[in-house]
Amino acid sequence: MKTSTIVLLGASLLTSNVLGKLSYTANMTHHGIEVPVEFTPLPALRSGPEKPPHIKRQSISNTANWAGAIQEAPSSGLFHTISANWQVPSISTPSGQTLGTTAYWLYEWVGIDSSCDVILQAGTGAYLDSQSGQVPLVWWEWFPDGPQQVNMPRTYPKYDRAPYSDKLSVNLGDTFFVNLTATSSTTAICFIENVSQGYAITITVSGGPTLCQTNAEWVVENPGTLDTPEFNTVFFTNCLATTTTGAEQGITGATLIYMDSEDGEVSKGLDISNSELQVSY
Ligand SMILES: *[C@@H]1O[C@H](CO)[C@@H](O)[C@H](O)[C@H]1NC(C)=O
Ligand SMILES: *[C@@H]1O[C@H](CO)[C@@H](O)[C@H](O)[C@H]1NC(C)=O
Ligand SMILES: *[C@H]1O[C@H](CO)[C@@H](O)[C@H](O)[C@H]1NC(C)=O
Repeated sequence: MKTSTIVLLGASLLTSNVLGKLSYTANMTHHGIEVPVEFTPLPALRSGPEKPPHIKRQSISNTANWAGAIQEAPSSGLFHTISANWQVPSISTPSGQTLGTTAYWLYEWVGIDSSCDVILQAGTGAYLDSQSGQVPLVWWEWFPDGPQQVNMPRTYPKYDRAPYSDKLSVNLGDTFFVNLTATSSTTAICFIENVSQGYAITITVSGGPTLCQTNAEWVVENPGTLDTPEFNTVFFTNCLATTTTGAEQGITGATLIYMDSEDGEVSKGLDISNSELQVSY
């Protein structure tokens, strides 16, 4: 069943200067059986991601809200796919701070581009506040369009027992595989799989903001307005970006990014091998 389609603008597009409007179709399977899926916009917590410095930066760069690694140029052609596995980390209140009603947030994701102010990205995350506790989630985004949380409708009874989310079942520690494919500069396929739970989501997107396909990154991000929560170390494994000419690039040669939180804590991206990136608080 196809669900959650945002309808493309009609023929008026052709006569206006509107370049396009993001539209997508999606399907989800659970152990190969098709199940319903729907999307809920996530709050845009900041006006946009702080751009990682991409001009004349050194091999290790510091940002306020990203930690991880960026391949800043394809070895040939343009970036075509990016993928990795990781486990959803548990987050906790930064030391010395008190949990309140405003949430701490953390995202883990892979993405294509960032230096041209457009990012195709998808991943996992969690927020933590005094009312909800810790809520893990799955999302995708074609920035500057806003993030969309992936949900199973409540009417799908089998999943109402999910322990953390009242919709899509996401557990801390679950292993995910995410694979993004830029099928052109404005079309993409986002594939998100909960390897642990056996569900897989395929989102086919068109009319996206035009990608330049020159960066590929593996990132832990604080998308929120508060300090970065403490988090269990994230190991991105099977890190792979491919290019339109078939070249493969992993972590080797990427710019490693450190995140400096306002509270003075630093989260670091460390390259363990060409296919493995560790991001620790
Ligand atoms: C889900 O969508 C993908 C991409 O369009 C397609 O390859 C796949 O067959 C679809 N799966 C189902 C169960 O329809
Ligand atoms: C990612 O998806 C693309 C398009 O479906 C596919 O060609 C590629 O093999 C996938 N990569 C991995 C690592 O699964
Ligand atoms: C993925 O699926 C496994 C097995 O059903 C489940 O235990 C786990 O919580 C799921 N993880 C995520 C992140 O969805």
